[in-house]
Amino acid sequence: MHGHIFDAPVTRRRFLCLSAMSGIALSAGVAPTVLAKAIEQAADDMVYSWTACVINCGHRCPLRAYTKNGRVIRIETDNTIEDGCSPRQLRACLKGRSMRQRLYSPDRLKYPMKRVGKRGEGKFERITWEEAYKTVAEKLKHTVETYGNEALYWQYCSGQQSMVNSRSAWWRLLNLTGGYLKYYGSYSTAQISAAFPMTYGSNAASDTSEIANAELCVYFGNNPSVTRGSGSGKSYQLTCALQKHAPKMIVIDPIYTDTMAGKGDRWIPIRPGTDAALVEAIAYELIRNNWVDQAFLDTYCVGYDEKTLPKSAPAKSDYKSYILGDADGEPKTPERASRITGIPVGTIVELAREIGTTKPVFFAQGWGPQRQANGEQTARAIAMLPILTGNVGLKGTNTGEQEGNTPFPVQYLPTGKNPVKATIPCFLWTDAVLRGAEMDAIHDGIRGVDKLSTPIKMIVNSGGNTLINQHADSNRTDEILRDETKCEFIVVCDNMMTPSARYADILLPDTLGPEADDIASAGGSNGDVASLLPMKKCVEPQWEQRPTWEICRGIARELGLEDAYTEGRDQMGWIRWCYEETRRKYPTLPDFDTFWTTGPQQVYGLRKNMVALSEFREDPVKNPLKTPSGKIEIYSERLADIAKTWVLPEGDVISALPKFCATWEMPGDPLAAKYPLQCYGYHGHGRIHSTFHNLPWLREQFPDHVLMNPIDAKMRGIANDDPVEVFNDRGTVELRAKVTPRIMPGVCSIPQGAWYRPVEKNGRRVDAGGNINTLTSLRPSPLAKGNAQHTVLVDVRKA
Ligand SMILES: Nc1nc2c(c(=O)[nH]1)N[C@H]1C(S)=C(S)[C@@H](COP(=O)(O)OP(=O)(O)OC[C@H]3O[C@@H](n4cnc5c(=O)[nH]c(N)nc54)[C@H](O)[C@@H]3O)O[C@H]1N2
Ligand SMILES: Nc1nc2c(c(=O)[nH]1)N[C@H]1C(S)=C(S)[C@@H](COP(=O)(O)OP(=O)(O)OC[C@H]3O[C@@H](n4cnc5c(=O)[nH]c(N)nc54)[C@H](O)[C@@H]3O)O[C@H]1N2
Ligand SMILES: [Mo]
Repeated sequence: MHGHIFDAPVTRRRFLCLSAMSGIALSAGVAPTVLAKAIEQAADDMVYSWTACVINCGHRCPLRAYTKNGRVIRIETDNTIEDGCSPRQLRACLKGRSMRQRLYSPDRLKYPMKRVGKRGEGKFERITWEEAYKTVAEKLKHTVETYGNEALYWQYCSGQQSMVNSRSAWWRLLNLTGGYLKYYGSYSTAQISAAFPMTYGSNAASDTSEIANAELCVYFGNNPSVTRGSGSGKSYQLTCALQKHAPKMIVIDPIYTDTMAGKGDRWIPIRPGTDAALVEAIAYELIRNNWVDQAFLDTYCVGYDEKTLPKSAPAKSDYKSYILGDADGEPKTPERASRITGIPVGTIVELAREIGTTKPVFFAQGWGPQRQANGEQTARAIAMLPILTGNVGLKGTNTGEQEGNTPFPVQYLPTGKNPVKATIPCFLWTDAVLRGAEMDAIHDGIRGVDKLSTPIKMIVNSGGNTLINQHADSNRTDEILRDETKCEFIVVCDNMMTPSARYADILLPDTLGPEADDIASAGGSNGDVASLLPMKKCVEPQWEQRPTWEICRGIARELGLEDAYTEGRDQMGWIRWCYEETRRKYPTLPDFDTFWTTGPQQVYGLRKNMVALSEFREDPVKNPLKTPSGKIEIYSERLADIAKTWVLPEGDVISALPKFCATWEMPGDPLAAKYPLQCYGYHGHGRIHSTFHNLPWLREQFPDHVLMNPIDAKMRGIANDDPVEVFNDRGTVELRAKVTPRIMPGVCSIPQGAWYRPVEKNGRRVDAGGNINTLTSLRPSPLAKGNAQHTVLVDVRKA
């Protein structure tokens, strides 16, 4: 796989002499304004150092930290090349550029601390690092000796994405103690990661640049202008693609998003969780009008009609029979879909005509549609559109996944081997705290073992806020975590006093960005460019913060494992080692010392084939998919088997064909009589999840609010900017209403990530922090057992 990337060109860049800043002007040819000149002059006596923003939006962006008298006084970003579409500067967004405010935030954790009040109360006392190391080491030993390594859980944490000072250091340490309970899946893509491989054998997707080769682009709940918003990311790549050739762009989303506003031609608002019903009606129209690509379906697919059904499948269990209603007596008409989705019949028919009569069509979905109780079904259903129309494996097409990534398998700090076999779905950790020893494969999706041997007794959480803020049902999770007889010990390592940090028994203060040496890489979400970013320490930690790698070394020492942990290298030694190992795979990278002084390295050309599944399209026999049949499985025997063997709660559906399934907490659920509004937490500009929430610059620019349609607001006597309560049986959130036609009636939405802050108000518990997860449910999705955090019913009232 890697052989073809050796010739990847590394963009040449100018060497910036850091001590002689006065010689450096803005890019040649740009006439500096008076202001810019003044800023440049002010920079004369300053030095800067390269560091990076490594929070998980998917990108990692280079930052230049200017220092004076031992403090960071200004942050800028990539300026090393002339900007263009390719190559392009790796420019940080406004969040990355707020690093200085983050660095000097009053919320910084300053010293190691131990809990003194009740768990969750937030009362701590300063201790020494020696005491912190000793306590964590003792608890690790105690947990492993008393309950076994399966009782030790590494919490999902996405916040620290560098290569040495990160979860790799923690995994390395925990593996040396005999391993820990692992998770699979993520809060990001649990459902689509489980679903797409059933259809396609993978989550393959075409590069954004292919949109320039399409005549129509259909986005389902995909908002790259916000979720891929850095200057080098897919959003900018999309802008570049559209400059070449702009296909008609249709955006199907309950919200008129910034992607729609800036790039779309047509917005089709849809009720959350109902995309599969829309797809079925489009399929109905495609079949009725002979717009399906029958030859493609016959050659490349299993189960479109009876002639390609596998032998094990019952009669009439093919997709065509399902859509036409031959199987269940219910044709999947536009009228039916209109009732479910809220989209007018005429719009559905028109959309089907456009999809059926245009080629090529580029279909993509974001991950909002799959973060729902029927998310696996939705993900596979959306894939049916490229499949039915033969828009797979050809120029200008995509599989229906989010736009694809560039593979860049760089060398992270080696983590060693984890001997623990048991693996849980990442969303089910609260269940594993409560009833671990009862959890098994067919009820809970446990992998690696038939049954867990123990509940979780100790949690290590570093660089994450899913202990409370980002997990579901915060009020219930709070209750679970407060019970010290269940999970007996919690370690939190972070930069900030976050809501999750309040539940720590031991709190470990980490360094941040410019305070430590490290290295970061970006492949994934930047689209066609990968990069390696130096992170050079340029200021001392202000208090007693230490880098993660160092913290884990201290704990290893207490356990008598220091030599095994360090293997004779210090932190800088490991940074150098990771870089050189990476360079062995990509020899066009410069040597380490050059990298360390010149700054970010961009690598283009790693992805040779921009079109997903093109080899399969060219020769399906020679290049089969990784499905059991080697073909696209519209009917999945694997899913049919799982449906037969797994035990599901009432109402959950797993089926061989992708089908629309009405679920709990959507229209049709009796609960809708009490809570008539669908609500979910979109990923907004103002934060990455909970990170950056505590920065005044960003809160001023992106205040928290609940988006409401004027119709819903008027019915409740709510005006724009009124304080309101959003509530259901799980909790109440207090924030302001933003009354706007940019969200469809019947739906409201809160930007996810605000910090959970429960307060007592007139004898009631109210989340004054405005966190959507006060309202979300712990009930998982059927197949992935993933977070259905976008499936929520609420009502809103004036506060
Ligand atoms: N600025 C910013 N960028 C981020 C992040 C962030 O927090 N802030 N988080 C990063 C991370 S880790 C991830 S995983 C990604 C998340 O990326 P996504 O999961 O794609 O983001 P969401 O905002 O949840 O959903 C995308 C869109 O889907 C819509 N949507 C929700 N439900 C449905 C539905 O049922 N049907 C349809 N058709 N549309 C629906 C939403 O209105 C939204 O516009 O973003 C990454 N980028
Ligand atoms: N309702 C709802 N809930 C959601 C989502 C949703 O759409 N709706 N989205 C989900 C998704 S897609 C995701 S990925 C998760 C994300 O959930 P998390 O992975 O918890 O991400 P963050 O909330 O950004 O928390 C990252 C933490 O890392 C810390 N951190 C940053 N830098 C460092 C460092 O250098 N060292 C250390 N030790 N810590 C550091 C930050 O201060 C922050 O507390 O949330 C999920 N939760
Ligand atoms: Mo995510």
